[in-house]
Amino acid sequence: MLVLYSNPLSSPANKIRFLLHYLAIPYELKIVNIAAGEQQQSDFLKINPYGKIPAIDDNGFRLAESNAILRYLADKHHSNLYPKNLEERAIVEQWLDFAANHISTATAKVMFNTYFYRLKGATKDERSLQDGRLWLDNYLPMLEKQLAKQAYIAGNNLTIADFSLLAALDAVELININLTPYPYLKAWRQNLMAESFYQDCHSSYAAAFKAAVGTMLDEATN
Ligand SMILES: N[C@@H](CCC(=O)N[C@@H](CS)C(=O)NCC(=O)O)C(=O)O
Repeated sequence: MLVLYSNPLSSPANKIRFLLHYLAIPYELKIVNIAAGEQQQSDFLKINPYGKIPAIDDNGFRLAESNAILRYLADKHHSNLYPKNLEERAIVEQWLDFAANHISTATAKVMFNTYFYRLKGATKDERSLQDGRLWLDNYLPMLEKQLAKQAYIAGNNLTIADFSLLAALDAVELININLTPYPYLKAWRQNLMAESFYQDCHSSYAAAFKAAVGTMLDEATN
């Protein structure tokens, strides 16, 4: 059976869970305790030598990088979430890259410098925090423009780019990003979050985050 190495607080890992549930692919979930450094232990480094989750072991075939895993699983299961047509597929690639390079990177900068730096005993980087917020101010309007003219980010059909973007935006409540100025983006997100593939993973990222690290953050702050 497919094994997914994951953690409830990892958005790149959660996007794989969204896809697995959407496609009803059976899998075994192995939680990697990042706070305890399990991703750097020899057992996990055999799965992903550079020590990051998500990673999969599909009956001996091992793969890391969340977008590569999305493509592999969608293709393997002959899903139209990853179109075969060259141009349609290229548009999906475009929005996968956009979500990774402009949205996920930005939310990660803000999340790290709002919460995770305290848990890691690191120093808050104000410049990185402001960069992350500025990127979101710049790039969320582009998502809004797309979703004002079509139902999904890469066209009128759901694709793996939507799963990637949904995960990239999962922490918006925690970092106080107000989506009210982006009504189409907000509605797209709310609709997908109401679907069972999402609810199977968590009711919301904010709830999962608070359940997992709420008290640790209080302790780190005091
Ligand atoms: N580009 C990678 C990012 C993976 C990543 O940064 N994973 C984080 C968790 S969200 C991780 O494993 N961090 C552990 C560490 O850096 O030690 C992907 O999309 O899969």
